[in-house]
Amino acid sequence: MSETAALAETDFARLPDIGHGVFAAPLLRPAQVGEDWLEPAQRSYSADENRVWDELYARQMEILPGRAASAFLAGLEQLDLGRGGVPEFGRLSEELDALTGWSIVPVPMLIPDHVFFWHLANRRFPAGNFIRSREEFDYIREPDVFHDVFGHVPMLADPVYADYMQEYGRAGWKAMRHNRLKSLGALYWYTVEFGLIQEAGGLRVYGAGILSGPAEAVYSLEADSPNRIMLNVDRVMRTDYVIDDLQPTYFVIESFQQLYHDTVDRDFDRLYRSLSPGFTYANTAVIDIDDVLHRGSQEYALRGGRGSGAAPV
Ligand code: HBI
Ligand code: FE
Repeated sequence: MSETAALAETDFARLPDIGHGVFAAPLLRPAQVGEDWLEPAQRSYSADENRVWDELYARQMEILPGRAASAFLAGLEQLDLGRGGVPEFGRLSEELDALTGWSIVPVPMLIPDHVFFWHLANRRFPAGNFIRSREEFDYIREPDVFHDVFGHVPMLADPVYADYMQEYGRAGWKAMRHNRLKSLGALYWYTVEFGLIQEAGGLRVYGAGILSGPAEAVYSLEADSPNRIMLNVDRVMRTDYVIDDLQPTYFVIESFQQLYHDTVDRDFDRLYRSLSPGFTYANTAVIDIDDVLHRGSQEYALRGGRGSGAAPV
């Protein structure tokens, strides 16, 4: 291990080198951003772009009460994200800073993993600067400002969740050095993006990938197709995931405290040494050790999923 890499694990103040032999996606950095990938300023949005935000917001609010986690709905309200138009990151950061010490920083697009983790480790959430067009109203591949701000930011108003995200960023360094980013990526995917939580009133959604789109909030909670399994971090990090369709399996947490402790109290060095590269379990799998809430029919996936016109049942 190089000296820089050893330092990187405790010193999160500056962006360290990623070191030899670590795979980094070859992203082309736009001219206006530096090593930290931060835009000099948030964009300004046209009247029509602000209307796109308002319409997306209104549509989600038809679906989310009674389905979104109470922490998410509380965060939306505390940060007043429905006041109209794309939120201004400066004001949002001030309000969030007062609640949990997080800020929102503008980035042009997907940024490299090590830079993304570095920002999280410093309680900065990188948010896409652009907003989707009307042609992509229902589904986009790259995270835009609606996904990032509407989906992710309300959860960062929850103190325990806010700590989990920072720990996740710190854990990213270790995963990179062990070349197990894919495994840690699966944990992010099945919690931060597609997680469900067991509340007193029933199952609720806290994953940003579900909360920022129209179909999956209903499907993830109510459809017969997907498995719903209690979260086991060790198992989840061995599980493959699909990035461009409704999930075949969701993992359910009991509380954000549980998620935080399951992650922070874990010996990742030991785990990474025991993980084989790639994934052990298919994303549809139900295995012996699973605490299963619902065993899915997988009908949606079996009929061909997105593109086949299969109904999300
Ligand atoms: N960049 N803008 C942006 N947003 C992300 O969510 C993101 C990223 N780069 C890397 C990354 N996520 C992954 O490392 C995580 O999804 C695991
Ligand atoms: Fe996201």
